[in-house]
Amino acid sequence: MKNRVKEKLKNGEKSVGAFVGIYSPEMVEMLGHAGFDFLVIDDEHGAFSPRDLENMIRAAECVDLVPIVRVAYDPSSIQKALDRGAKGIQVPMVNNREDAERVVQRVKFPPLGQRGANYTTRPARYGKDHGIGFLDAADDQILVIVHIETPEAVANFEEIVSVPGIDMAFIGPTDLSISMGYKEEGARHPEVQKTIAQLRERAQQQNIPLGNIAANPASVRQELENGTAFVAVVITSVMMSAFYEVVEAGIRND
Ligand code: 3PY
Ligand code: MG
Repeated sequence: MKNRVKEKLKNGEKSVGAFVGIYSPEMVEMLGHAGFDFLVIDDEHGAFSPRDLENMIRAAECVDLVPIVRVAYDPSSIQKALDRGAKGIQVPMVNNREDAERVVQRVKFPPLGQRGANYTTRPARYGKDHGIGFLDAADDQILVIVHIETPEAVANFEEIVSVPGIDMAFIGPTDLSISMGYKEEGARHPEVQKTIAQLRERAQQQNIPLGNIAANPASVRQELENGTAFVAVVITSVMMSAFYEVVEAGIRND
C-alpha cells in the first residue's frame, strides 16, 4: 500500500489534488485520468454514506489517485474512514497539542496510537494482510494532515506540528478568515494574508510541509511557487467557473 503523495512529500516534491464533496465515482476516475495526484473526499461538508465513501475510495484506487478523507471531526469518523481504505486523513479544527495527539491516537496502531485493528476489512484485503506487515504499512503509509484554521491553531502552530505522527499542516483560509473576524473580506483580507505568509515561514522553520486551497488554476501555480507542497482545488469551484464561462459565451453570442 504505497502512498505516492506521502513519498513525494518525503522527497520534497509537490502534489496537486482536488476536494470532492459530491458523490461521483465517475468524477473521481476523471480526476485520475486527468493526472491529479490525490483526492480529498470531503466528509466534513459532503453528503456521503460510509458505502459512498468506500466507492469513491475504490474509484480512486482504479486510477492511481491517493484517496484522502477529510473527516467530520469526531474520533469514530477516523476509524471508519481508515477501514474503508482511506490512505490519508485530514482533520479540521485542530487547535492545540491535545487535539493533534488525539488525531494521532486514532490513526496509528499501538504503541504510538490506539487505533483498533481488524484484518477482515478492505484495507487488509479481507484478511489476506495481517499482523506486523499490515500494521506497520498502515502506520507508515497513511498521511496525517491537520487543518490550521483558527487564531488558536495559529498561536499553537509549533506545538501542533511537532506532535509525532503529524505529516502536514493544511491552511483552511475560509475558516481562518471567518474566525479571525473577517467574515466579509475572507482570505483576501491583508491580515489573513499576513498570517498565511507567516505560517509559511514558520512551517519552513519546523520542516513541516504545508497544504493549501487554490481558488483557480492561476493560484495553483502561485501556491506551488510559494512552496506549498500539497495544493488542492475544490471541484465545485472548478465546475462553476467552467459553467459561468459557457453561460457568458452564450450571452455574448446572443
Ligand atoms: C477552509 O478554507 O476553511 C478549509 O477548510 C479548506 O477546505
Ligand atoms: Mg475549514
